[in-house]
Amino acid sequence: MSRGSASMSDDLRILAELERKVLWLATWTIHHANHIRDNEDGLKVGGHQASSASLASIMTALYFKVLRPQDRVAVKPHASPIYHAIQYLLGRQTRAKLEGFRAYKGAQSYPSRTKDVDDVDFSTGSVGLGVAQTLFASLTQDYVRAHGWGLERPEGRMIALVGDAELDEGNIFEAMLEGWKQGLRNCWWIVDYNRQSLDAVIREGLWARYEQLFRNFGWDVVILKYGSLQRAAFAEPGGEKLRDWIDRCPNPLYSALVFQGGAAWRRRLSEEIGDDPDLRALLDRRSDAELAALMNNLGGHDLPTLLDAFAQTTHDRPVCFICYTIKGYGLPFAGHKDNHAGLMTVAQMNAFRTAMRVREGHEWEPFEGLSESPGTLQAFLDAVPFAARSTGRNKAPRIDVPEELPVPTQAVMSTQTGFGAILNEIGKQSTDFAQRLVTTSPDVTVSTNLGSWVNCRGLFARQSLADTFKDERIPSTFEWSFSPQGQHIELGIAEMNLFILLSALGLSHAINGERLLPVGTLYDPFIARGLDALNYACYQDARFILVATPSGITLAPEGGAHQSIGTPLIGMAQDGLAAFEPAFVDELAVVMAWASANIQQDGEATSEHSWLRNEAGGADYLRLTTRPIEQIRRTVTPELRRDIIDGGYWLRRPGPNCQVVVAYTGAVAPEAMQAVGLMAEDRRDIGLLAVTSADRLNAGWTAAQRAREAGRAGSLSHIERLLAAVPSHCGIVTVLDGHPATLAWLGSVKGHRVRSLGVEHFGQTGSIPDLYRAYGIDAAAIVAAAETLTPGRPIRHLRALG
Ligand SMILES: Cc1ncc(C[n+]2csc(CCOP(=O)(O)OP(=O)(O)O)c2C)c(N)n1
Ligand SMILES: [Mg+2]
Repeated sequence: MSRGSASMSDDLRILAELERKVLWLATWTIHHANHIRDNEDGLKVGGHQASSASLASIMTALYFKVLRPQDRVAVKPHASPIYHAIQYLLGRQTRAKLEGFRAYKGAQSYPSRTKDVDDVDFSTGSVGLGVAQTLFASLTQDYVRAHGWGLERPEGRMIALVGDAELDEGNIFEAMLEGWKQGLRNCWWIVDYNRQSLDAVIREGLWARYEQLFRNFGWDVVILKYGSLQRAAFAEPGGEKLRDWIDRCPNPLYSALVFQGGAAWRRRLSEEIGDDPDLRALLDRRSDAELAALMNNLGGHDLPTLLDAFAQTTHDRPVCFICYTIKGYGLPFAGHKDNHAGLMTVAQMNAFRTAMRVREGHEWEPFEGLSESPGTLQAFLDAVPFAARSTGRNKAPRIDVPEELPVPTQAVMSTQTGFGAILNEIGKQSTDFAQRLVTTSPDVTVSTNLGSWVNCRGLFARQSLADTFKDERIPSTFEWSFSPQGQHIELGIAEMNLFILLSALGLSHAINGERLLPVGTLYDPFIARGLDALNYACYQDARFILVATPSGITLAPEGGAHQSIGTPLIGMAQDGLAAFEPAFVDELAVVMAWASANIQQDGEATSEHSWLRNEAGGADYLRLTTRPIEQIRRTVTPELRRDIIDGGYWLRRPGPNCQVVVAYTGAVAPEAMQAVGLMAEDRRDIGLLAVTSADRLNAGWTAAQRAREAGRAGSLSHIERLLAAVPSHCGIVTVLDGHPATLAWLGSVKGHRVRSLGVEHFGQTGSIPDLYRAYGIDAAAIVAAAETLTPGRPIRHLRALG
């Protein structure tokens, strides 16, 4: 059948069939997982059937008609079964994965870019994040195109399917505000307005608040309240009264009547407005089933209404569609306030199977029980615009990164200054590498030292905007002019937005087929503010470099409230993120070069090093400081470079009779050096271990142990090699400006006794010496720890230090 000649009514008939099928498959998938598949742990998990059914019509309209291959969708987490069912019908998902829904390596409970095989555009699950991601994905698309890249591809729409309760998440509104500032386009948010959340029925009239809000931020708002059956009924005599009643009906009552069905509707409507003869006749013309169908026929379940609304939206301004829906639509618990975790019983499922005309044993057959011939249905599916999307992800070539980045030479400097200076040097070059870098910061561009880079490369905006201060000839250190060529995206303060933007920029290679090298800066403590978004960025395998500065108590007089303690542990624990805390600027340059390549890696993780994801790549986190320290004059040899990346090296190699090793990370390097110097007279052969990445040292160690347990006896990690020559009686004092647990595990590698110094409390302001003394990470504390840990004569300098 040629699609060109098919009429709209043919399409509608087929789409209605597919909608039934999608609902069936999704419902069956969940039922299968809970009632049929061997479920060893006996856990039955709801939270999908009702939520999915709510979106069945909207997603049918989108995927089988409206979406084009270049469009990208963030699907409401609990609609994952509907998504997988649709992909199954399109031949992009396997029956085995559906049968394994929620099982190990089966289709995921929430759509996952990395774990699902059916080309999920954005991972969702933590409500609110996927929604905002579409907004930032659209900004990213604009950024890429404004730089003249990927213009041969059509522009895509970034679409979010949003639960109404999902709109309670504040990050959505933070994103909207940013979208307004940045001139958002090509973004649709389709709200599944079923007026139910997880626990209950939501407040009355929220649609009106949303409408106002979206309009305030420059969005078009389209409200789809009534379906075509309802609109036809409103045109009948008495119909106006019916509409008026619907409009006044409180959410909980409407839901309750949906649940109870046709007879209950008739009773209620007769009681309340049945004295009108026209309305009574309108009701009498319908059977109970027809009346229920009429009252369930909300805009979000009416294909003609949905298709029409989507087809009429041809402009590129952002649009919010508020679609009235029924949670559990088409299922026995439709509308029931407790239905979020509802699971159909076996008896209910059998009745549903009969209604869907599905024979037992034929549940997974794509066209079972449908009226149209399989040939017609298959031809329709083959011709669906979205089906033209290629099955592989877009790929983008790697950008060459110089192995060595310029190291600014100042005798005394901080890693934060070094970071700004290195970027500034890169910014002066006209390499591909420099062109593809994009920086962003939530209102801390200047205070994280991105200023000179921004002076060099400019701020990004789709429309140019000059720097008024410059035009007025007012002297200023920073030029603040915007243009489509700019390479810095300035964000408002919301850190969530930073991470979601980094996630979007960091997926550009896969989504836009154009690689970006994103670098985001913020103050280290505020990682916690956006942590869930950072976690999701990593979960989707977005690639970016996060530069967090200043960090720890070392920011000293800047204020106790800004101290970060736990971030080194976040760096260790966060999957998909390699964390570094260099002490010296030459180390930083090594890490930045490596990280710029690491964010572009996409190989298979195979070797012993694979726990470090070197081949597979990932995102990177650099914890920096504002503390200027004396730099070491040295040449960075290839061996040293490798050690810095693997996580550590001997700054002073321990001798054969070594009694103490001091292992330090980051800003406390001078204290560690000083302590070693002071102890040298009284403890022999002291070693000084520079730990540039506790994360990678630890990950390598874990990987080596797993490898040995798996029979690869020769596997050895970097830290095991480093500590191999340290005698067993030797004690290790670890120290960093962060939680002491970060390095405390070093003692388990070879069984050395360890005393871990670090920061466990925060909030006190002071000078660096004051604070280091107060929290016990100064040279005196290191020496005292070493003395207690290792037998021998008293360390003479300790008294002087104290
Ligand atoms: C950040 C976060 N908090 C809590 C949850 C648990 N949760 C899952 S769905 C849901 C409410 C869903 O309501 P709504 O968005 O209206 O979707 P519906 O199921 O009605 O379609 C909640 C609280 C979550 N997934 N993510
Ligand atoms: Mg809801």
